[in-house]
Amino acid sequence: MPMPKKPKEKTNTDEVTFDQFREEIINDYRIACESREASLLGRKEVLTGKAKFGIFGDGKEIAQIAMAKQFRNGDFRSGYYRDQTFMMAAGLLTLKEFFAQLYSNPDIEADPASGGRQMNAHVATRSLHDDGSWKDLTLSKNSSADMSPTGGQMPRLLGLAYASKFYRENEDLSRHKGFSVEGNEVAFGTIGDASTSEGLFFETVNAAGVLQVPMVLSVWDDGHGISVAKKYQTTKESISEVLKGFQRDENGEGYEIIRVMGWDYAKLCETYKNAVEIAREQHRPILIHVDEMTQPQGHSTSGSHERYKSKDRLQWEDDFDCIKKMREWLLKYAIAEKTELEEIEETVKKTVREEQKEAWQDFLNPIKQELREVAELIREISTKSSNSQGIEKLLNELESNPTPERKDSLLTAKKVLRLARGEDLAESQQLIDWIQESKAANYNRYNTYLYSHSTQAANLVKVTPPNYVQDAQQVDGRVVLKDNFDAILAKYPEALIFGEDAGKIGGVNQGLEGLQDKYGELRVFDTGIRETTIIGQAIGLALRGLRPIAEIQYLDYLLYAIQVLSDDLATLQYRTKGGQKAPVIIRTRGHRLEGIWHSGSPLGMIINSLRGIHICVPRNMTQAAGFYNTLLQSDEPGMVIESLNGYRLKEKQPDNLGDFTVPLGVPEVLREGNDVTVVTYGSLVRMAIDGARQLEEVGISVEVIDVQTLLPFDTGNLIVESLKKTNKILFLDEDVPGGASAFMMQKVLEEQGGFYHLDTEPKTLAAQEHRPSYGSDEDIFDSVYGMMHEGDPIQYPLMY
Ligand SMILES: Cc1ncc(C[n+]2csc(CCOP(=O)(O)OP(=O)(O)O)c2C)c(N)n1
Repeated sequence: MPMPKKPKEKTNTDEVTFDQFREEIINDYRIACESREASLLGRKEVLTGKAKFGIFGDGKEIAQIAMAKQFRNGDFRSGYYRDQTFMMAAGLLTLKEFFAQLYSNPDIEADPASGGRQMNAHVATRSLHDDGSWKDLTLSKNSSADMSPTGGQMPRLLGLAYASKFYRENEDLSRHKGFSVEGNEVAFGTIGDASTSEGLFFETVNAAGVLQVPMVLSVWDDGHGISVAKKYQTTKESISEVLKGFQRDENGEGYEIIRVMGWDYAKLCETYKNAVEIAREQHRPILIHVDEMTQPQGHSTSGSHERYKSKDRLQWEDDFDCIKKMREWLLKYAIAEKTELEEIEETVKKTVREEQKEAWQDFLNPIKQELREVAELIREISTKSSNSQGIEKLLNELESNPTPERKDSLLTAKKVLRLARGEDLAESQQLIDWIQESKAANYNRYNTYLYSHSTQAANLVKVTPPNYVQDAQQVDGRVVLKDNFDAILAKYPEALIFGEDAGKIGGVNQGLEGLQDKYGELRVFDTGIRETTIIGQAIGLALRGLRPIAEIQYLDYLLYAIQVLSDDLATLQYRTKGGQKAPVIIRTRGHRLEGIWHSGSPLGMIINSLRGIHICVPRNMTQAAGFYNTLLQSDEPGMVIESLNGYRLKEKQPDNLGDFTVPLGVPEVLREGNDVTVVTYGSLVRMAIDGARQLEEVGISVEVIDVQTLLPFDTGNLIVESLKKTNKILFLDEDVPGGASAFMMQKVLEEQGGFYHLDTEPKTLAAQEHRPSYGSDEDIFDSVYGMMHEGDPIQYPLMY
């Protein structure tokens, strides 16, 4: 490991002196020691039962410090659970916050990353003010929120980097302040060596190479993925070796790929400096393979690494521990004296211990305070109750617990009320009130922010109906959409639309025809066939203030992106407790075409995996356009599933394109009736209306309701009102049996209390278990008729 170059003679006032240079290095050493000490102590805290699980960044400290030196305001990180040292070195994580998250402190002041909602070491910065509005992200160093699925951080990294390109090259955005300074921001990615086996890694690496974005991706290579060695993970056991074909050539396209050792402080500092400079200035992707890293305490608190590492490997890890190596280097080049380093090491131990203790007290004190309150109430009940012995016993157990949890107080309170049941004690009411208050407080602590709390929440968007001039033209549905997208692109310079075939030909159904010519390749563009990173790209862009509309060509291929949608996008606001948002709009199309893969309607899968994203299922293109307009006015993610067979059907052209909105969670009664309520959505709305017409011919009056959005679902309980009138209900869709139709049924019968208004068994009519539905309006006729027969077999006899 070479000596760092000593700065030349001072030539101007900006240049650092050797003393300052030395001070910086010593400070780096101190940060490394602090982080290591936090890892060691963190593990102990888990093993002694104060925290449930721990995963730490020991063995990765030095490279992360080198990386942090190049991390500037406006930059973004997308990484994983090993990056505590980077965060500490970048000034984004204090020791106290580190421990607060380990203990799951629900207070965002204590754990700003997640308010105790994430496992430890899942870091994030807060991009939003308390009211949900954006902060100026150019004034801070930023980290997108980690998550646990390995490699899951990769797709969004692409978008974080692509945003810089968009901002640099798009002059129309000069008014859109607070996110970028001429696209000078770099997106820093980190991933473990074993996680590079994931498809998400390769898809992202390829896409970033195609797009030439300012991304510096570091692979932390410690030779293992938990217990599985590199030879089972990576061809040639080296990610930099296998990716050589991506290396930049004389045309300048491709990647800069660099391999450097995780224990070589000086080389790491130099590598990151050069790499980040290239990325920032030239907008090139860089891959830094940081090899020969270690994991002194093994993967996590779940087990010990002696089970799978050989003696030789363990010895090597000891010898090549990066902090030990840095220490040797400091002494070898006389940058520091041994005593000075010993003093730092001693002080660090004390500092970390003190911060840990404070974090523990901060976590425990409110819990103890609640415990004291409830104990007081219980004592009063005990004095009056005939069961005071049992109550005293519970109280003693509660008060003698040295590490009480919130649920202990709550459970004890409930058990006490059980013991005092039947006794008419005024004191019991106080305890009941306490339980209710505690539940409400816990809801705020643990359950909020699945959806936006801001003034831009989708449910607050003003309803503006479509406006039609007299003799409004009848046009193909796709024309309504296209003209609405045109209006959107004109209205929102920060909006962009992309996907497979979305650019040059304007989409497989021409919903974007001519828009690339009009708005340019930056705003409307083609992507590779890469659904996962199309969504990831959108998430990264949205995290940086842009308004991406990301196309998944057919609903059936959403499966490729469901992981990133479910794990990353849907959980984002919740897992940061309102600290970040990514208002991505997903545009896709499905239902009822032909074949196994173009007739899909897997809405049960979608709504069950994507709580946190609004799911709009419009019956026609005007409704679809209205949903896009609504979502653009809101700050929440949403998906619009257009009906594949609706593009060529005629619709009236509204004249307030880009402005009219369709409210979310508000069903529409499309046909009034008195006998049976049919609840459906999407393409089946037309079929339900056809079925209703045929039923009218045999004297059955059907009310057809289009739910319009599945998430949120009928927030005003409108459907139960219809049921009160008809007392019979059929839920109709093209998902598998027990899918979204069962969801709708549960909502109406259980949540809306529809059960009490039934006079006939409620029914669902869905597709077959295989994918294409093959259903028709006859099925609807038969189902509804069958329900009427059940109620009155004489008037409605069976016909076949
Ligand atoms: C998709 C997924 N599969 C499996 C896991 C369980 N898991 C957690 S960490 C890990 C190993 C990751 O190894 P590596 O990428 O080398 O990172 P390291 O932990 O060594 O830093 C595994 C298999 C997971 N979190 N996500």
